[in-house]
Amino acid sequence: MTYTLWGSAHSLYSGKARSYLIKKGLPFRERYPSDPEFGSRILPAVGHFVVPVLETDKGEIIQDSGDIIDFLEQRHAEPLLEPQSPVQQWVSLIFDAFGSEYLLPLAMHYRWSYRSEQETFLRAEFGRALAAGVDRATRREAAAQTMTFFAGFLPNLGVVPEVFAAMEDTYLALIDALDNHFQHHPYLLGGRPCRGDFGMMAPLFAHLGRDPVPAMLMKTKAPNLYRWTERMNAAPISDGEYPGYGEEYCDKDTVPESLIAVLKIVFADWTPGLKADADCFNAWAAHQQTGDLVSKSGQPQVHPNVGKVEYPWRGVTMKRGSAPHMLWMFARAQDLAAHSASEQLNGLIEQVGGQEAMAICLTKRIVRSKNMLVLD
Ligand SMILES: N[C@@H](CCC(=O)N[C@@H](CS)C(=O)NCC(=O)O)C(=O)O
Repeated sequence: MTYTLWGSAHSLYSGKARSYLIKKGLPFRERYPSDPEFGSRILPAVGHFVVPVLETDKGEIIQDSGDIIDFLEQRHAEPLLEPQSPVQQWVSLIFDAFGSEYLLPLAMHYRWSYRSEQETFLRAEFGRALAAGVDRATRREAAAQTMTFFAGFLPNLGVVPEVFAAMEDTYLALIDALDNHFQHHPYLLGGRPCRGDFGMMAPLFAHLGRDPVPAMLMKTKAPNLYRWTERMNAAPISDGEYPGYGEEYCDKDTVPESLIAVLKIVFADWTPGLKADADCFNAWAAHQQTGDLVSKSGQPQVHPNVGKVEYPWRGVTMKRGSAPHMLWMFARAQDLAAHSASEQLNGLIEQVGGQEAMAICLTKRIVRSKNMLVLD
């Protein structure tokens, strides 16, 4: 059986799904949206333009990088890519949500705020995803319109010049802590990747680890993190850099000390925005019914929005569109913590400053149906 991953090299969420497929050892081919069959078969099945999409050889079609991982995990137990104990499962879900959602504005910032320094690269990348079989000048031209569409996402993501310095400072602190971690450990939780590693690959590969400006930054400031992005796209689980490390998650449901330092940064940076998102969602949901689409406009959106949020953050005021998809992912870690009676997990949440975020309460549950978020 060979899977098809509809995606592209420069796409954030394709990087998450691709790395998972590689580490799972599943045979797959990758096809681009420039392929005419994407428009004729995949687009109508999903309902709107979005990648990544997984297609099975029986014609099943799955969208959302997280749903792709869930679907494949149910079908293929080996190799194990999900830790089996509560602390590590929680850490894995936290990094999945943090990487896939919280770091999106940073990834987009380094791609689009530095556009002029990397224009030719981006034109080639967007061009190869959009226009097959044309000459170079035509392809570069075809890329420009779509690039302007994506660059236009910045204000809604809160990325405006007044917050650039605060965003970049926090990013440098985060990648420094990750660099120290990967000096000692091949993956977040030890000798084997977990869902959290794949979530972190979303922003840290295609944008932050591959676009010329942020890749230079990562290579020069956090080379061990850069090396992890390479490791995550290589089939073997173990890496000769860590002789004798083995291919297991850390012992006794523990978390490496160096990752605790990263988790403290995660919660310090993330909590104010999560709370603002939850307040915005609860205010919107108060007037909605079961089955309603999670979207203020009532229209399907790849990144749904239920209003604007504004909150103080790192000495600036952050203003952006709300991110209910982030709340939906975060709720998975909350559910796990709520159902686990692990004192070790409670201790870790306290140690990393996670209590405030974990106490966030949504008045209505969000579920996913037909490639969209809806109210339960
Ligand atoms: N939650 C989705 C997000 C997918 C997504 O944002 N894909 C981008 C490319 S990396 C896209 O196709 N965006 C189209 C759009 O936003 O209109 C996932 O995890 O797959």
